[in-house]
Parts: sequence; structure tokens; C-alpha cells
Amino acid sequence: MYCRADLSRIVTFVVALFLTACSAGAFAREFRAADTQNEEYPTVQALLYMGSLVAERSGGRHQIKVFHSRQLGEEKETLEQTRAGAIDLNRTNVALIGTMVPAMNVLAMPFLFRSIEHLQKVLDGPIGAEILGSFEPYGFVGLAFYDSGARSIYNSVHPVASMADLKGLRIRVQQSEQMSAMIRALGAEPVELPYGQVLTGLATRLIDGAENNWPSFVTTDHYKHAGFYTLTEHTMSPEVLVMSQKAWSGLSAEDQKVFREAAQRSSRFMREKWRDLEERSRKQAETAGVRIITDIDRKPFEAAMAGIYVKALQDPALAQLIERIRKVE
Ligand code: GTR
Repeated sequence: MYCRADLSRIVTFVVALFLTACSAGAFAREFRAADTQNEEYPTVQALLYMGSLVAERSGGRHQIKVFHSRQLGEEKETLEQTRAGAIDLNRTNVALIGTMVPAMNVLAMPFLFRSIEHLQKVLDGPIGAEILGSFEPYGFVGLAFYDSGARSIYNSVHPVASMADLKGLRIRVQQSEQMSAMIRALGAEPVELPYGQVLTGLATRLIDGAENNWPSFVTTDHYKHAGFYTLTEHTMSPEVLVMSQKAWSGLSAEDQKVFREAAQRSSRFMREKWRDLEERSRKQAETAGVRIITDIDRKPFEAAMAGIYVKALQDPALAQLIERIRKVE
């Protein structure tokens, strides 16, 4: 027979064992990842690839289950849930998370990057690493950036060749005040809608157009309802993969390294797929008869959006970040 003292020693021992195992991250876990894009989209493929790396390197202890196509909800809601720790990983566009993490809005600023090469140089270098390292006060951990090309404006009404043609058009934007401000500055009427409602919005004429990169324009079928795509390339807002602070702090230092490295590798894996899809999407739109307006003067667009900078530059940290990004050759 055990006496009370024995029993309490056994309980203490079991609890200590449990806590040690927890802190070593020894328990197998399934991590839930959210992505708004469909299964074939390069960001989703990258998450699946990352999942295979994590499973392999953790000796099968950790798995990533990828919920694509908005299965866990629209981007804004899944981000809130990630911050609260109900979703573990989230691949989002910087414009969305910019409403919570101010430095992310900088990456979505209009005409900030001179080219995709400039953007990649910034994100692959020390500035990118620094930005990824700055998420923790906001409840996230930044793991990697993914490519997203440049965003341009498309519509179903008429070819847009200058700002005057945008006047009064109802253009859908992501749920972000900064994106709304950009479209408003161009003389159009911004309509903030979740990604999943854009196709119906275009089909029912609730909106006249939207703005996005080639793959998003085509893989969502938006191109079937908006036959005019103007190469405004007004922002190159990339994608970012974040983990909830809660899930991250439950990992051992060794497992944190596994996740970080797997995320970084998935970003390189994604880049190849991205280039190919960008090219194919543009061709698919062209073949379907979408009229691409390439001959536009971007200067007036840039000048009209200057107010976005005036606002951002009031914050010394953001001002310094903008200046450093511009200086990257
Ligand atoms: C895409 C991006 C999505 C989402 C979408 C949108 O380019 O990959 O995460 O932000 O744009 O416009 O809502």
C-alpha cells in the first residue's frame, strides 16, 4: 500500500516528467496552416513542401496540415485567429498583416521597389531578416517571405490608360486602410472586400474591378469578368509566412530551428514555381482575350499617391526603413 506521502511524490515526479517533455518539445503535434489561395497556388505548394521538411527533420513528430482555399476563413479573420493562437501558421499578404504590424505596410507602399530584383535583394538581405525578426511584439513570429510579383488594376468597364479613366470606378481592395487610400488617391472608389467575394462582386457588377498580380487575376477566374488589365504595377507587396507566438513558444529551440529553416527553404522552392505561373497566367489571360494596357505613364500615379508617404514618414522608424530600402542597389 502507498501512503499519502508516497502518492504525492509520485504525482510530483509525473508532473515534472510531463513538464520536461513539454519544454523539450518532445510531443508530436499537428500545426494548422492557413492560406487563402487554392491548392495549386505556389504559396500553398510551398507550405506543403515545408510540411514535408518539418516532418522529415523532426523524425515525424511534427506535421503541418495545410488549409488552403479559405477553409479556415478569409485572410483578415485567420490572421486574428493566428494572433490569438487558434491557428498556428498563416501565409498572408503584407498588406493584410500591415494593419497589425506597421513595418508590413511599408512593404506594400506604392512604387517603393524599382523592380522585382530590388524587392528580392531587400527581402533576401539584412533588412528582410530584420523585418522578420520584428513581429514578436504583435503576437507573431516572421518565418519567410514569398514572391507575389507586382499588382496592377483590372476592370470590366473600359481600358484604363490614365488616371482620368479610373475616375468613379469601384475598385475592390484588400481589407487595408492603406490599400483603400492608394485607390482613393487615384480618383477611383475603393471597396474593401475579402478575397473570396471578389469573383461574385465582379460577376454581379457590385464592383467594376480590382487589383492583383497575374496569378491571382487568373487562378480566381477574375479575368473572365474583367477584360481590361492595366500594368500599373503600383505595389509589389510580397507574401509573408508567420507563426503564432503561442505555437512558437511551445517549440524547443531545436524545433524552432527546424521550422525556420524549412520555411526559408520553402521560399526558395516557391520562387521557381512563381516565375513559371506568372508567365503562364499572363498568356492564359491574353489567349482569353483580355486586353493588356502596357503603355501608361506611371509618373502621375506615383505623384497622386505621394500622400501615403507623407503619412508613413511621420513615424521615424518607418521613415528610416523606407530610406534604407530605397538605398539598396
Ligand atoms: C493575393 C494574395 C492573397 C490575398 C489576395 C487579395 O495576391 O496572395 O493572400 O491577399 O491577393 O487580394 O486579397
